[in-house]
Amino acid sequence: MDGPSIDSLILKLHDVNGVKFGEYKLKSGLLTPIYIDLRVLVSHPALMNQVASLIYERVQEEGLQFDSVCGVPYTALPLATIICSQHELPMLIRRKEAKDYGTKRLVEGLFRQGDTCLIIEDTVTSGTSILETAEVLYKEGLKVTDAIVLMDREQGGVEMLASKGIKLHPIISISHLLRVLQAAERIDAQTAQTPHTCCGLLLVFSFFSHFLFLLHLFLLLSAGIHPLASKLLKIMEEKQSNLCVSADVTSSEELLQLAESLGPKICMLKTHVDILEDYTLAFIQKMQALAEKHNFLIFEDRKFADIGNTVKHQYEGGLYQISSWSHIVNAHAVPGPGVVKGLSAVGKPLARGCLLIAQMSSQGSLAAGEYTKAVVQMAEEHSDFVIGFICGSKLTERPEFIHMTPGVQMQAGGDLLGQQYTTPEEVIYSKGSDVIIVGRGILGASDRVEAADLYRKSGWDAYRKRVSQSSI
Ligand code: 5BU
Repeated sequence: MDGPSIDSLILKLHDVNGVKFGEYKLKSGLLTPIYIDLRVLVSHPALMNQVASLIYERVQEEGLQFDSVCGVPYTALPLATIICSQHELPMLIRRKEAKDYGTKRLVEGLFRQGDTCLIIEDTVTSGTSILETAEVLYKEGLKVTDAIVLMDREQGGVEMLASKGIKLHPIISISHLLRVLQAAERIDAQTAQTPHTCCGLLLVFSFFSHFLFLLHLFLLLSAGIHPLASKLLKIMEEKQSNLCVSADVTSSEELLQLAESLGPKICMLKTHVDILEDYTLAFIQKMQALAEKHNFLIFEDRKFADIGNTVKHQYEGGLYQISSWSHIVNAHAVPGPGVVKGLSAVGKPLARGCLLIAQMSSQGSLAAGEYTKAVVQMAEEHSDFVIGFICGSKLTERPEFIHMTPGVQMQAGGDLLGQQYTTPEEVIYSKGSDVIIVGRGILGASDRVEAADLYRKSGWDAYRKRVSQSSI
C-alpha cells in the first residue's frame, strides 16, 4: 500500500467531514478538538470502495490467513460486506442485540468450530469494541488472531488487543493524519500538535487545569483493567457524569421515558426488571437502543445469591435473559466463589462484568467488617469478571475496581424501611467511591431531568476534586 493513496484518502475523508477539527461539540456538551466519524462513508460510495480496497490490500500485505470476515457493527459492516463481496470471502455478521424470535443467534453466517475470523473496524480508540466483537465470536467457538482498522487514534488499542492475543493492523494513525492535513494546510501547526498520542481524555478535555485528574484516569485506562470498566471510565469522562440512575419504576414505558430523558446525564442506568409489570423482549431491545444512543451502560441490580449452577441459569435464561442485555450485574458473595464462577461462565464470553455486594446501604446490614474484606479478596481472585463493588466507601486501592454506592440523596437521612442516605459529596469525596446510585432522589423530583443534572454535577465535582488531590 503506497503512502500517496493513503494521504489522498486522508484529504478526501477531511473533505467529506469524516475528520473534523475545531471546537466540536460532543453529545455530552463537551468540546473536542478532533472528531473522527466514518459513518459518513455510506454517503460516498467511491470513497467507501477506496477504503475497502485499502483494507483488503493490507490483508494481503500481511498475508493474513482466515476463514471468514466480520465487521464490527455498525460502521464497519458495509466495509466488510464490500470486501467479502468483491473477493468472494465468507462473511459473518455479529448481532448487537439477540433477536427475540427464531434462533437467537448472536453470529449469523456459516462457520465451523475452530475457524479463524478476521475482524474489520473503522476506528479504534482503546480497542474495546473489537474485543467485544471478538468475545462474541469466541463464544461461538471461533478464533480471532488479527484485526484490521482504518483509523487508529493511538490510545492504547494496539497494546490492549495484543495483551488479549489479537494483532491489530492499523492503516492510518492519527499522528500521520494530522501531519498530512497540516502539510496540505488544512489545519495549522497548533492543531496538528494537539495531544493525541497520550489518551482520549486529553483530547476531550482541552483544558489542562485538571491535568492530574486526566493523568489519573489515563493511568487507570492503561492499567490493563477489564474492558467494561475502562468503557465505563471513558463514558464518565466523556459525559462528565458518575451518576447511575436507579430506574425503579414498574411500567416499561416509563422506564423507556426515563432512559430517553435522563440518558444524556448518566453513565449507567440501573434496573430491577422483575418489578416491571409488562416486561417484554421488545421493550429490552428499545432499552438497548437507548443505551447505545445515549452512551450509557445498563446494570441489572439482580443481586444473584445462589450456587453457581443456579445463578448461571438465572443469568442466562428464564423470562429475562439478563446476560443478553445487561452490561453489568451484581451478586452477593454469601454463596462463596461458586456464584462468581457460575455468572462468569455466562457473562465473560459476552464481555459482561459483575459487581460484588461488599456493603449495603440499609440499616443493620450484616455485610460489614470481616465479611467485606472477604468479598474484596474474592473480587481480586476473579478480576477477569468482577469489575468492582457495591459499597459505602472505597475498599481497595487497586485501580481496576470501580466502587459504586447506593443510598444517595442531596440530604442525608433515610426512609421508613431502613434505607440510609448520604450526600454525593460525602460518598465520592470523603468516602472515596466512584459512582453514585440515585433512585428516589431523582424519581421523586418534579423535574427529573433537572434533578438528575444536579446529582450529576454534584457527584462529578466531588469526583474531580478527589482525583485531582490524590497522589497518582
Ligand atoms: P433509592 O430510591 O435511591 O433509595 O434507591 C436505591 C436503589 O439502590 C434501589 O434500587 C435499591 O434496590 C438499590 N440498592 C440499595 O439501595 N442499597 C444497596 O445496598 C443495594 C442496592 Br446492593
